[in-house]
Amino acid sequence: MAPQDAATPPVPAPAARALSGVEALKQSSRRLRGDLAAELAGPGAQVSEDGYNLLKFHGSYEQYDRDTATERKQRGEEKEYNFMLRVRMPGGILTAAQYLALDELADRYGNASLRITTRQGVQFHGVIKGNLKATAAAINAALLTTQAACGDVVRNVMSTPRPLRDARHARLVADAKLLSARLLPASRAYHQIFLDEPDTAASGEEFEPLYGSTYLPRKFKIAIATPDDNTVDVFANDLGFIALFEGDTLLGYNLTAGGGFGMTHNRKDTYPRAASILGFVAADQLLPAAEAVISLQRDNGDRSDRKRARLKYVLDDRGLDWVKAELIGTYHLNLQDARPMPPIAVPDLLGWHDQGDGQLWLGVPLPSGRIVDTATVRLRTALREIVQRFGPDPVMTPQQDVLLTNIAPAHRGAIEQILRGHGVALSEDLTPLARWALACPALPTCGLALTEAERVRAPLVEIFEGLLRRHGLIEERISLRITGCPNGCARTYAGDIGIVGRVPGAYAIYVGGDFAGTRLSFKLYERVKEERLVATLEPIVARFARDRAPGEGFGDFCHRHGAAALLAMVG
Ligand code: SRM
Ligand code: SF4
Repeated sequence: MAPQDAATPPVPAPAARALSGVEALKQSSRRLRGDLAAELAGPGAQVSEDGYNLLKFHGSYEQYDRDTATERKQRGEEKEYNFMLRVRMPGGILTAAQYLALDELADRYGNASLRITTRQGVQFHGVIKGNLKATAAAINAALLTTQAACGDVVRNVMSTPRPLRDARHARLVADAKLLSARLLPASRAYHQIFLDEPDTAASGEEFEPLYGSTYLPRKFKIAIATPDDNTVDVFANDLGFIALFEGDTLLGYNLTAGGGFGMTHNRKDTYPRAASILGFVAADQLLPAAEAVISLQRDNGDRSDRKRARLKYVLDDRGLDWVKAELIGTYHLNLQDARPMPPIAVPDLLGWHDQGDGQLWLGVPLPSGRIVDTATVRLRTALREIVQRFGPDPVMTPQQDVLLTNIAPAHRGAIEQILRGHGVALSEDLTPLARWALACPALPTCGLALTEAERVRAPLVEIFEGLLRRHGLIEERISLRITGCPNGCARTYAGDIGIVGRVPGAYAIYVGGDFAGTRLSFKLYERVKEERLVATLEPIVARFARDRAPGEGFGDFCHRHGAAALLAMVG
């Protein structure tokens, strides 16, 4: 580890406090192996607590069906344990063949659904313990991995998904792949546990040049954006690269750090934070910059309290100037002053678009990212049929949607016909509200969910649509984001309206972020019953319709007025 700066301000050094239990586990786990191989092969539907914590590093969470848990308990039965498995796929990019492989696995080992995540990943739900190894192996056979998709390491690297076939996009894709590959742990634990790689004398002793033997204090998230495409919500990430081009030439990146949305109700020292702009680094400094910021977090993040272990708290506790000085002095980062950049924007990627190479992409909206067949909408079948017949390469977006790329213009009609034939709504069938609404999985899979999110998305969108219609705002581009707890997985604290699960059936309401994702929202209400959400916001929406400044978005209007004035509008 790098030596601490003698001039460090008098902030209690995290190292002086007792380490959290997970730190000891990481240290003693023989580089993330623990007893996982034996546990996965052994009897029972669950893994041990240590196994649970180590499994995350390999892309999986043990879960149980929360819908059936109480009933089963009353009957004296065990919960229905199963596992979520997350695919790491930088920039959300898959080939057609990879998509078909994942689709097939959803039936073979999962719950017949794929879920596109807000970080451009794909999740399987409902995998039973006995099938976990086979599922991971099959994902690897498709040249994908689940390694480091979760855990205290660098997660899936996001990048602007817009598939324009130009030098800029090619560079951003290459950047995301480079970061993802180079920031994987060096440990061969994953390969030995899931892919039958033989144990060697060096197993458990691997040199982890970046992470060290205890990896990072907490999850670490990286995204790459451009000023004209912040679909990734770069300011929600621990580390962000905003790529600045002159023509096709990459000048370098404005570096952002310290974003993160997780918070714990009743703990005021935890909070969502938008990333700060650190400065500018040249185009050849992508990897060194990432390594410098990751090393700083490795050495300074709080390893005693996992609720305050993200980089954002290092920034706030130590200050931006200290962080910059450390990056330059201790971690040798060639950090320059941030460059001016155009305003940050978020483009609409749904519908048909020209890729610039004679081919088209079609952005298909996926409600909450869930690719599943229902009685009326056979979304999964439609996508499978399209990929089988026409071979488009899918790109997953941070809005939980899919872009079907590399489509010959001659196939446009047939593809639309397949989607419509299976009851799938295209983007032009949806209101802007429905197109942009996000919801996390919450119940029944997420162990942290306090309320519903994905399962109330459709009804909530519908009643919000009614509200907007009543005030002549149905064509308004408003982002509505819903989560089942305060952790912000659907980035509830950015965007126009955040609905955050508080206690069963009731939500906190956040407003005042901006559509482009550069500003956090603020809490307007602590606890509103689900059925009162729209009625609560109606007076504010009515005032917005009447008094908004030209071109002003709903979040901007709320930001301009502030909480007190908005509450007065509600009366
Ligand atoms: Fe998340 C934990 C789902 C993006 C902040 N998140 C979880 C877990 C694993 C629950 C758990 O720890 O037991 C959820 C699994 C539920 C399930 O059934 O699948 C979960 N998070 C998700 C996904 C699937 C939501 C989605 O709708 O797509 C996203 C997966 C992304 C991926 O592919 O890697 C997802 N999570 C996010 C984001 C958004 C982002 O990164 O852009 C955030 C806010 C940004 C941030 O990290 O601060 C986010 N998730 C959290 C947190 C809060 C972390 C913190 O600093 O306190 C937790 C809780 C934790 O880590 O302890 C969490
Ligand atoms: Fe679970 Fe909360 Fe994340 Fe939703 S926001 S997936 S409820 S941790």
